[in-house]
Amino acid sequence: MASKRNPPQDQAPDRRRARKVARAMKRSLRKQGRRPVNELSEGGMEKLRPGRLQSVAAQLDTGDVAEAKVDGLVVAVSRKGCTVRCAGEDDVRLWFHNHVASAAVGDVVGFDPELPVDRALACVRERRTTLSRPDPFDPTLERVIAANVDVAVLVVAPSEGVLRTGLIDRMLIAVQRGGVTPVLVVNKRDLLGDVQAAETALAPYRDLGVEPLLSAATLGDGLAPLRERLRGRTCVFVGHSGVGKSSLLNALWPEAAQETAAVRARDGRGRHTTTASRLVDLPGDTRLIDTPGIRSFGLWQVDGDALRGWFNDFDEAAAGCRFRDCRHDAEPGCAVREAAESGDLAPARYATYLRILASL
Ligand SMILES: Nc1nc2c(ncn2[C@@H]2O[C@H](COP(=O)(O)OP(=O)(O)OP(=O)(O)O)[C@@H](O)[C@H]2O)c(=O)[nH]1
Ligand SMILES: [Mg+2]
Ligand SMILES: [Zn+2]
Repeated sequence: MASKRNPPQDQAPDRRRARKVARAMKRSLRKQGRRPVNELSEGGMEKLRPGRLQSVAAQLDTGDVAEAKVDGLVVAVSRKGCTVRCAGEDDVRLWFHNHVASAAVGDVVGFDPELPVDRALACVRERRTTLSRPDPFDPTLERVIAANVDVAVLVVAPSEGVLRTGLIDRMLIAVQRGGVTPVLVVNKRDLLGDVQAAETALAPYRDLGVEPLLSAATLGDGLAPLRERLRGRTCVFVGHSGVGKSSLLNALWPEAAQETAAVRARDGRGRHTTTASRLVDLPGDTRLIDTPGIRSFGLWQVDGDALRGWFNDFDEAAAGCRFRDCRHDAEPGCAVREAAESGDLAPARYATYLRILASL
């Protein structure tokens, strides 16, 4: 019997071939200047059936490219392919291959409906906006959460009565960097213990011009203003698991019909109920994208200089820093740090700035 280390002879060439194909796919992607959402790891390739491998390999050898005869909207994405919608037609599942190895929900893709599904994808059309973060497993790769969205709804909720805002600053940067308008929603307002403490935590965002909307999805509370902000737009809902993203979609437009589940009784955390992003197309050009809960949010292509640009609420204080290129960290005579210490500048926001700076 062959051990795991020494695969049987007849499987070994397949594995070598798989690795070769995976490497070639990555090379081809990088040549196109594209960074894959669903890049197949070499391990992932090994798990593919030999038949699929041969079909991928055959395309690599012949290099034929499908023609973009029809455009469609990507409404769902998996590791292997995407679901594409064209007006008045049934959705089609198309596979990624070496020429188009990834797409994000909200993308417009060109394809040839006459070709087999594993070769039909021809291109991903240029994106108007993107919401991206680094891949959690390989930070050198960009993971596009959603493409061509107008609005990103950043959903936060109290956990054991206390509002968790840690994710907001990072998400605000990612959203605005991608050309998307942020809408901040504090859901589960019925569970807010200390309303005054929440107001204090939210004040810096108000000062930045991001007015928080308070809602309680399951009580149908505070939904009308949010509905008006989202109507006629393409909107992506992002936030921790269990904050009520899917519940909000359902409460705003019941026809969105997303699955929801109670948070864990033990620690009040979400159960990662939504497992894949999905676009719901509603009448009147309202498009809602539900996404799985995120644990953390890395920043894509943001360095220290860019970070200071995104914290422009520090600018006034920063004019008083001793050094012009002050990083507002441990430098002597840093007026931003002093402003945070004296409370002129929200200490929580300064703390977040330091945390992000340290993580870059
Ligand atoms: N009390 C209260 N519970 C809510 C509210 N909104 C949602 N919930 C509950 O919170 C739980 C989680 O809601 P979901 O909509 O599944 O949360 P989600 O953000 O989509 O979670 P993931 O799909 O795991 O990312 C469900 O039991 C909801 O009924 C609210 O405003 N108040
Ligand atoms: Mg959900
Ligand atoms: Zn400074």
